[in-house]
Amino acid sequence: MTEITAPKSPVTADQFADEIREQLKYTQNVTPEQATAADVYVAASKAVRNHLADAWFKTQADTVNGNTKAVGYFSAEFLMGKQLENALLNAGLTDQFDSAVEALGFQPKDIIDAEYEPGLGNGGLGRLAACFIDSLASLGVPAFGYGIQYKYGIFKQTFDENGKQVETPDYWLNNEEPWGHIDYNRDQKVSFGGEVVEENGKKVWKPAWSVRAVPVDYLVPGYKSQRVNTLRLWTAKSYDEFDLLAFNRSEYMDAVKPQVKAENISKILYPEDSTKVGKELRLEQQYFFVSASLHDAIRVFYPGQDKPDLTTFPNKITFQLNDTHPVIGIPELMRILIDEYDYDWDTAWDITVKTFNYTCHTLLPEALEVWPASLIGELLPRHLEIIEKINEQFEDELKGKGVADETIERMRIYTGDSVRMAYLATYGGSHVNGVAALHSQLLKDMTLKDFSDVYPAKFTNVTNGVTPRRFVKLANPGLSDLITEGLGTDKWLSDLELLEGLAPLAKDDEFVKKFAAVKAANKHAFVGFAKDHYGLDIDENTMFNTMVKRLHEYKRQSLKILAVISKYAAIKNGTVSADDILPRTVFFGAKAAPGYYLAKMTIQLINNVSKVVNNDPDVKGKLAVHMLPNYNIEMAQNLIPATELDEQISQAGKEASGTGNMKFALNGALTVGTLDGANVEIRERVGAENFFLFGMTVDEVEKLYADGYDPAKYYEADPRLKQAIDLVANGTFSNGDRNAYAPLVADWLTKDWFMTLADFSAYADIQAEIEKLYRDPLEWNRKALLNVANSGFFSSDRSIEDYLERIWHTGPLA
Ligand code: GPV
Repeated sequence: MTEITAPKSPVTADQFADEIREQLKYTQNVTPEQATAADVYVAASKAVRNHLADAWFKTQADTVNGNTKAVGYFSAEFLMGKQLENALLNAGLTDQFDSAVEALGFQPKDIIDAEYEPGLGNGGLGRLAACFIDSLASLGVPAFGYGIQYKYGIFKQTFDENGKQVETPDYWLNNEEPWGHIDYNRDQKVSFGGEVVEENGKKVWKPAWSVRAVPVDYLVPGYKSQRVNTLRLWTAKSYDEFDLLAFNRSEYMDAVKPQVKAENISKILYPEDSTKVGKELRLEQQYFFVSASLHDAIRVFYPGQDKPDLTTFPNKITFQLNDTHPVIGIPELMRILIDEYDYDWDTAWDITVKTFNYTCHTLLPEALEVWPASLIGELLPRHLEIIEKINEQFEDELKGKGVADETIERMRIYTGDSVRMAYLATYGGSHVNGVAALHSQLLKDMTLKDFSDVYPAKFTNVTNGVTPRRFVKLANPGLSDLITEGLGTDKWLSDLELLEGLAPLAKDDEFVKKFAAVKAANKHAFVGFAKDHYGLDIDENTMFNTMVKRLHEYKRQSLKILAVISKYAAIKNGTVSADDILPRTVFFGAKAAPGYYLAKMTIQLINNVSKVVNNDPDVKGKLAVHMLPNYNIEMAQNLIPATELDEQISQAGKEASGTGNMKFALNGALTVGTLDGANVEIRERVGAENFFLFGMTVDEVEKLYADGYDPAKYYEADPRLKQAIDLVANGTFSNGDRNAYAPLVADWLTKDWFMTLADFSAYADIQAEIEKLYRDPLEWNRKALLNVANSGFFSSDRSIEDYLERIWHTGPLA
């Protein structure tokens, strides 16, 4: 074996400046004098990438030659955020970069900001994947992220003059992208359609069409670990560039059809978050990246071998299925083993089950993918046969275990009409995990109860986490410095539980005041950011109160906006005296899936409440509301550190985990929230006295559903709620148009599936407690500091350590 320590790249600022100059000249083809910030960004990124190359090769060699099982993280989304600053931090090149760039006549921040954020994910699930690959590399665990390099990421959000969401394509590759290296020589063929025939007693799949999967490799540098892993995102290319015959007939459009069809596969990220639409293209995408990745892993671990011994495959790599999106990988590995490598069914099944594990990220039934069997049969006929056979074996196994017929009926993977991917994943892998303690429990008790009864040992929990490198160090340098000062070390960045050492300092008023000063500085900085980016004038002497996440009914942005409206009405009516009003600025950030009607209407309502409130002289200086457009990682990094009060107000039992809640707690915001997802664990750790809890519990929610829920009752019972809804209904936020929000109002009063109205009173009541504490800055900040001190558990490093121990059974490279 080769030596363990990766080559270090000590470099001085002068040398680094020369490297940037060289990139400018020979790859950007501009002189340093001609260079713009965008040029320097590309040149510096390439220079950093070069610094990582040796450690990357070394990590790959050790991964293949060593005896440490690798992790393959299969995810349809990786929401990476901007790369340069993170790569500099992890590679230890930040200081050299700062000086080098200044020597070239630029401000470091302008170069960092010149990067266009890649949006290859929707929200929490995609960002979690990005945090996990950062942690894997930082812990020195050999790993591959496998996914898709979408040409268009999550849409860009703007609002029209009526406050409606407008989606525009995110053509992120319009800008030179220095991080991904397209490797045409490591391509894979992925086939679709056609039929299955028998030849010499063997099933043979004769596909109808194929696409060329070409990997684009991103380097994933670990923080101070000297390890660099690989994120391999596939892009789809056509084998037939164009059809010459058609072209000769001048049917130009027809000539490029096959190319268009092939390249469509990686063209666009589906913008639905937690609601799956069973569309053909989506299944094509899933199969495309999973098939290419499985073949790639075999190529990597058995180089040059025609007849590899794939019974050793589960010792080489373990695949984590990030939700149901990559679950078609289970029948695909079966097919590869049986059809391409001649293994018998039982051997193939044994290898497959050992290789895969599945993470479930939801409790919403509509988010569990179910594919029509007809679609799978058309697109992947051989896979449908394999799925049928897996299901037969499964039903036999259940019968053998004495499971009742009607239970088996409920559990079927293949119903004849459709294929239930979550069930396939649960049966076809070794472990199933939820993403927070409550969520994992509810999976066992409800969503996957039948499976947990039969296979209890498969079920486990891994509570989510976030990377402290991006979400504390980069996002909040002021707090990071203070933490390092308080702890006397910066080791907390790779061992976040060290933050506990800050707890005693919460008794030290001087330290608490420094902590408060950091928050004030972050607020000030955000005021500048909001002015530059959105042209807003924000009063920094107000409480910054934030709700940022995808727009979804279960997350209950409605609850927040109704409370805001109620407060607005109270100020207007003089129900509260001027002295009792605590000035607040409320920030929302949320994208709605383009086809999600009520979600989009909620955005429109927030925008129009914002217009009315912010232009009303009666509430000036007391209340302001902003719906910030295009919430993304960059905005998160700016807004979270400036936030004082964070909203995590989903209906109990609906948010699998949440990860925003962790980012806010680590950045010293207090949370108002329900007993849902990871809120439960955050509250346990930071202390009930340092968390604003309100609302129904899971059991209370269940009981109310069972008893028959009538939202109108709550509307009649609380005058604050009645008034808020009436204002929405009577046209106050729609220039007198009473129809504008009629569907939303009707939904609240007659359906209200997520019980917003039932939780309203508790939510409105707790505001007094929040405001009382806020009037005592020292006490507020003491509690906020205790949130930071006690949130070390929510590092994604800890999540990865849990995966290693409970699921993957592997560890760092030697
Ligand atoms: I399923 N999540 C998501 O972002 N997209 C999805 O398609 C599905 C789940 C989210 C959950 O909603 C969050 O509660 C969770 O924190 C996150 O996944 C990461 O686990």
